[in-house]
Amino acid sequence: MKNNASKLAAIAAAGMLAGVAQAANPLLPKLYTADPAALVDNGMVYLYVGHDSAEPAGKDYVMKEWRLYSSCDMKNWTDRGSPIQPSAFKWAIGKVDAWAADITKRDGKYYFYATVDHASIPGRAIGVAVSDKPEGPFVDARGSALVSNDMTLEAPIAWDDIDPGVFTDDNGQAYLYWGNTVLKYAKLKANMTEFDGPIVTVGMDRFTEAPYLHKHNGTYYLSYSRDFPEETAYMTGPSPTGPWHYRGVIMAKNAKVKTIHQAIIDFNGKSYIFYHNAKLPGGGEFRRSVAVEEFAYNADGTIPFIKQTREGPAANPGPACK
Ligand code: FUB
Repeated sequence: MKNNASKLAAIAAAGMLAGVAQAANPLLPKLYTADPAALVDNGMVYLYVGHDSAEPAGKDYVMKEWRLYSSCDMKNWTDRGSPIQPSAFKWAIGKVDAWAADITKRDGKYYFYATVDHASIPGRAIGVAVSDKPEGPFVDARGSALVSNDMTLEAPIAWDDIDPGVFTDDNGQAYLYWGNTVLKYAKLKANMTEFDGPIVTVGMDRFTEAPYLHKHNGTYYLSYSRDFPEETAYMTGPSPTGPWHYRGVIMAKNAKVKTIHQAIIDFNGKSYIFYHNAKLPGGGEFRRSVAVEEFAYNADGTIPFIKQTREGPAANPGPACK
């Protein structure tokens, strides 16, 4: 106990010297941030966010880059700069459209799936970038969109191909989930840059966006934003493709912003949900702030309703803090 306390004091002191944020919620007090994506790798948590940079009276998203933070204890977050900007995708418009992204690791490489605006096929699209390190830099892995608006015809809107949620199962098979209004998924080939089979539509009520697949104790959890303004809901299933059983709402709607966008991880024996609200001073619809809460699964594997807190999680120093 004493050892842990002195380790934490040392981490905090080192953090102050290195400009590390000692975070309560919102987690990243210097920037407006949104759409968290999280990766646990080699004892570290890597948190990728979109950088909201709209003016106070802005009427739309202005997102020029994704940014990366890392932590070995869920409390002290190191700013790792911007690992990728939309301009990495030459086929995209690439100016202010660093919308939601997600990341996975396969065979020693890191794959970053990101929503951008397509330059020649009207509408949002999903690209994939790759790096040898979680901190990037990431480069376009295909040179073209993995998903463009002309590939999916169920929703008559230009923004239905957004919010990639990538999941790699223990056997190495990866899946990409995405969508707005209509939830879609496809299997990924081992190269992670092409689909292995058709795009499948998952028929469900009140799906808005932000599908996120994770696995805990052998159960697959598909969480997502429901309704608009959004709340976070989830389903469980026996496989990455269902069949899905609706389980309920785990986080309530935000007060000052209609979106909420979650990511869920296990780290160092505990479970966490990242999300965004608009609680930084000056925050709002297009000036959001990422936050995180610790939670514990119920004995039957369900996720409890999780309240947003000001304090955030207690420090949980993992082996990489040593
Ligand atoms: O950040 C732009 C969009 O807002 C995301 O793609 C959605 O999930 C919502 O958070």
